[in-house]
Amino acid sequence: MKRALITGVTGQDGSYLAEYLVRNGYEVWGLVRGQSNPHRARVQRLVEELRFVEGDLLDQSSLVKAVDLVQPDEVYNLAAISYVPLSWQQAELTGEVTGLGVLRMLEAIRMVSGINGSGSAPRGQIRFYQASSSEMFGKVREVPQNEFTPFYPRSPYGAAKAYGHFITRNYRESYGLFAASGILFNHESPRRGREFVTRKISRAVARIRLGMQQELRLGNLDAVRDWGFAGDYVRAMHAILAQETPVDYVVGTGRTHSVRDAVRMAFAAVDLDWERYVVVDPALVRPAEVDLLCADAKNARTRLGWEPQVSFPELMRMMVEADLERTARERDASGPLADW
Ligand code: NAP
Ligand code: G4F
Repeated sequence: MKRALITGVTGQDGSYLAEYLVRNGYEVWGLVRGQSNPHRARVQRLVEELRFVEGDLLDQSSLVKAVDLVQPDEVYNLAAISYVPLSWQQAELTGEVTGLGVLRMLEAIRMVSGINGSGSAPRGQIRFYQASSSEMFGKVREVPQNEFTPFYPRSPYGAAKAYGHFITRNYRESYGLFAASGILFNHESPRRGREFVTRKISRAVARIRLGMQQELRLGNLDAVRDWGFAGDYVRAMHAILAQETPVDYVVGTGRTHSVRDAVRMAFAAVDLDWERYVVVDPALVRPAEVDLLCADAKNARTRLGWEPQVSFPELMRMMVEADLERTARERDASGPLADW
């Protein structure tokens, strides 16, 4: 039985990845912060199968202890400050967690694996996946973006992810670690945090439909993203670590939609005219925007055999339906349910 350690297991992707690995016969450990992390709702359904170990990407020794205790075959580093606007508010912390946190995980693996020298060191047994991001492409240099497209990050988050990406490559080349990154484009689900635009939209649409909210305030409606379903993307993470050699992959659908398209689809799903409810709020426009992201995921398709299964219109409908159901339950219970 293979053993996996997932950092960020309480997040959107961590919960889907944990389910996927459990279904595939893995023993799965999740790294959690704090004595009683309040965010375990997403992995509640796995509580029997999952094991938890405490640790924090800010605390090197906690990561060494966690890797030493779990002795994993595979480490998936999904933990990060992942909300782009927060990265301007807490730029230094974002650098520490999203950037240097990757170095700390790699160091933990190097130390526990007993790899000390450089260059000629023996190949490490622990395989490491880094959650790189299409935000690194930022002000894009070409369309669509592939594994060789230069980075031009537009936020402290994007800059921190670029550091994480390069330090992962550096540990692969310096120490022979099996360390690889997935450069994943935006992926969403009913478990997406409420602050991200698709979930903000689906939740607002449900609340407006049920008479619990009057308007939806948004920033830039013209931004274009390559959005997919998170459940599809965790399959790619696993496939990246299942290859014979560690290689970085771009993962995305190759199809694009604007925020305006997302709004239109979500309101149409409940037969409402979006223009009556959406208010553009300049305060929500970012200091520097990423205008357009579109993946060229040819390598993922041909070498990993990865294909997305859920289209963006299906995804928006899935999210609106989930929020309708959840919001109705909240209304009937006269209070919020444990959410994310
Ligand atoms: P998410 O829902 O925001 O989850 C982030 C996770 O990081 C949470 O489990 C959080 O734990 C954990 N975390 C934050 N700070 C930590 C720290 N100091 N030490 C340990 N854990 C910490 O993110 P996601 O959408 O699942 O994304 C997963 C990863 O993929 C992230 O690295 C993200 O940047 C990257 N990514 C995401 C997308 C996307 O579209 N979703 C695209 C490309 C890349 P708590 O519960 O303790 O807060
Ligand atoms: O949903 P978002 O906040 O996602 P963003 O910034 O693209 O980042 C997500 O995807 C990255 C991969 O490319 C991940 F690495 C990252 O961790 C995260 O998961 O915003 C999407 C777009 C932006 O252009 C934003 O300006 O939607 C636009 N937008 C317009 N109004 C809004 C809003 N975004 C948010 N969150 N809230 C708004 O009211």
